[in-house]
Amino acid sequence: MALSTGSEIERLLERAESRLLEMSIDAQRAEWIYSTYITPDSEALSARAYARLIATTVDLAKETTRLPPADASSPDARKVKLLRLMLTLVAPSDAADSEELTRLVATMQGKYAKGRHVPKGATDSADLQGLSHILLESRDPDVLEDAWTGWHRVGRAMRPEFVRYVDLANRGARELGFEDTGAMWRSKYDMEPAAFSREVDRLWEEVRPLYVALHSYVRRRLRDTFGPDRVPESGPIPAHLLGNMWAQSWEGIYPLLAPRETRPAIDLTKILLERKTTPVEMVRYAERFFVSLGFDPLPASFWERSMLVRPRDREVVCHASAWDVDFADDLRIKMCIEATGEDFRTIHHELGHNYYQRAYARQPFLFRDSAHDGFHEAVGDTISLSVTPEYLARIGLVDETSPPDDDIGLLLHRALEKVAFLPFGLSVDAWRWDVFSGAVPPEQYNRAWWEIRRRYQGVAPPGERTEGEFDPGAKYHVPANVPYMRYFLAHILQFQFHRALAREMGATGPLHRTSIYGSLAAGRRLRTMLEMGQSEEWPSALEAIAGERTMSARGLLEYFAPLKRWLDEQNRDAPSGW
Ligand code: X8Z
Ligand code: ZN
Repeated sequence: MALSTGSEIERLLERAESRLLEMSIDAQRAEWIYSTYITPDSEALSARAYARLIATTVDLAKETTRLPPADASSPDARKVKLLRLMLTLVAPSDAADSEELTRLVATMQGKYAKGRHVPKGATDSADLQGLSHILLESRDPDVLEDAWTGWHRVGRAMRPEFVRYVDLANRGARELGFEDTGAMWRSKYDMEPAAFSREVDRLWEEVRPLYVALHSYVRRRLRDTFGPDRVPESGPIPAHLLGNMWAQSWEGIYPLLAPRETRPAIDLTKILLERKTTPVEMVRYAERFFVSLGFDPLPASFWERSMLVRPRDREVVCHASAWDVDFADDLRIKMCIEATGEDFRTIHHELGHNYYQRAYARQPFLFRDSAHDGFHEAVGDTISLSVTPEYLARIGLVDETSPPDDDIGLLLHRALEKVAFLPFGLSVDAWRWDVFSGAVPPEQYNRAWWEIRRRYQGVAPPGERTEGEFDPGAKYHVPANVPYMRYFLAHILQFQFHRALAREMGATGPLHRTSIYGSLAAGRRLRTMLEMGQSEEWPSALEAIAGERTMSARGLLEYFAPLKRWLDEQNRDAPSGW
């Protein structure tokens, strides 16, 4: 028999790509209906479509191992590798097991979406958005604690499902040759899983001093507001006082922290509310930004098919997401938009996904994804970094801009969004990797969660938490099986991208005052990277946009350098760390 069977692999890949395209479209359509109309029927149909897609992918991946390998440096060899890595959830080959697993994820997601709590002093129950408003606006620590605890109860009911899900998902990952699901997730970065963990540690070490400085400043200011009984002098910060359900970004409490002697950051929420900006108008702003970089406007179907507001009469998954349902141009977002600065940024984040999807749609199916998942999460955020005072003036949202001589307020606001996020971005999967590997058994899930949150973020829950609770379940990505390290990477990468694009357009001012709005040169550079999809290893994509092949926090550190100096000054006599 002839040895040269490269064409066998070629034929298999051709079959795989057309079959998987078709099945992925089916699965996405079913999931779209489920997430925008949660019923037992839509849950069953979506779980089944997804189970079928998983089974077919696994079969095809196994089939490739029975054929002689393609030339290691060829696109086909890369496709074979990606076929084995493309799923974030693998089920055991038994059909009943695989449908049970996808049902478990759909059920957990549904429980999360339906979470409600009657806040202290209220008569009606509130959903996550309502409870988040309380965390943002109330200054009464008891009311804050009640909203926090009330929402976290949502995790409790999904603990049994989660335990079973971990078991089934691990069995599936092992059938594909991975040690467990966490190891499978860590294998998606064109390097050994252990090397990837080291890479994450390296990046965290680069930014940790900045985080610790911010933490120490915020702790002291919160102590002034809530008193020494509520906020320790040198221990972890109570998580319910940081203005966000997961203490993942802290810009919500900016008004409590802003130094009086510096000029305050622009209050975008106030501007949007005053102007009665509608959700559609908010999305139009973000679309026009991409158009200014040379990208096409969104297709008409985007406006017809997207879900931009929470429907009144049915349960939906409100957590924002971006879709390309037919892997060509059926772009959509699903969001429950409110007129806030946070949602304004999230819309840019989601359109970043859509413009990436559209840019790589001409690649073969197996290359239609981002260079690595952190790239996907970084694109829209990169654009958001260009929402500067000058940009807001150019599009008419503010009347005039201030000179860049006193930007501590602006930088502090940004740091509360971006720097505060970094250790949270690490914590979620630091915990899940240990859960999947078995290092943390089910009877220690909650304790381990808070140990990790304390270690990286320096935050603590209000009051004692027991194993009767399941607090990780109160964060969307846990019940929904979405890997989270991508967001940590994206928070580093977006500054690396921003810095590179700023240079490409020849900007020389400080990074936090630089907007790439209207720059076709920056747009071209961005597009070159986007169009590559995952056809090449991610360092090549990074090189295309940033001219370097290593992820680096230099952009982030340069961006915040003036703030770091200011924080160090403020913290001179204050305790640091926890
Ligand atoms: O989940 C998201 C996006 C959708 S990919 C809205 N983000 C993370 C989160 O909300 O926890 C964006 C920032 C981090
Ligand atoms: Zn995203």
